[in-house]
Amino acid sequence: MGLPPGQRRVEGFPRFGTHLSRPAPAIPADPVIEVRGAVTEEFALPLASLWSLPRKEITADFHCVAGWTATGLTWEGVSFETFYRALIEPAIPPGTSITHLKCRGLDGWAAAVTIEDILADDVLIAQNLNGQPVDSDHGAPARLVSPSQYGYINVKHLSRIELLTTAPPTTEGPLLRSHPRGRVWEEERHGLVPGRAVRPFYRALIRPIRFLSSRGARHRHPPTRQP
Ligand SMILES: Nc1nc2c(c(=O)[nH]1)N[C@H]1C(S)=C(S)[C@@H](COP(=O)(O)O)O[C@H]1N2
Ligand SMILES: [Mo]
Repeated sequence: MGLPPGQRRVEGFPRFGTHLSRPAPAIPADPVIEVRGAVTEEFALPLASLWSLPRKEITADFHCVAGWTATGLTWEGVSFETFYRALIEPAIPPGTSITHLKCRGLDGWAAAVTIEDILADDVLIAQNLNGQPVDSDHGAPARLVSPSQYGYINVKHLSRIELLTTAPPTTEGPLLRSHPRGRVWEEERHGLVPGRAVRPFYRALIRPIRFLSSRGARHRHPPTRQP
């Protein structure tokens, strides 16, 4: 299968994000995913309990809304649906209908995903990338992976999930308003303007964001040695 409309292949898998040149957030000693919103009681799930669920591996391309695609990445972890049915659903009060999940990373990045999109077959909470633990450039210690949706849905450093019963209000201004679903084959790049029309503007962002993001990348920040 070729690339989705308007995408161009890149070599490797660059670090890319609104973190720009900031280094990745520190990983807590006992990382958890906080579960909030429409639950009987809010709670924190240790990642360790999540990783003991049945495992799943997928190989897929990764598409950033700005227009670059990294090909052939193998992610391994737990299917989001498996995780949701086993650990989240039991905490939802009967009769409550969840429409969206707002996923947030340790660095504050957040994306709201419709319940149907996040329960799709190819959505994973990834622990490993290409046979290694996901590194800090790509979302340690756990990352949401939804290859049918643009990168911005694929929240790195996943640390909080909020259950919503209505669509969340828009927080972005009209210029860079991301599409609420961001499906790559539908080219849902922008919330107001057709995906095709924003291609050149988004493409112009790739070089500066890649440059800045690489400055905050892991290999430039070797861990400080403890005495
Ligand atoms: N926590 C967090 N997740 C994030 C981002 C971010 O800045 N912080 N950027 C998003 C965007 S726009 C893209 S394209 C991908 C980039 O993922 P990568 O750095 O692994 O290439 O992460 C997405 N998830
Ligand atoms: Mo992106």
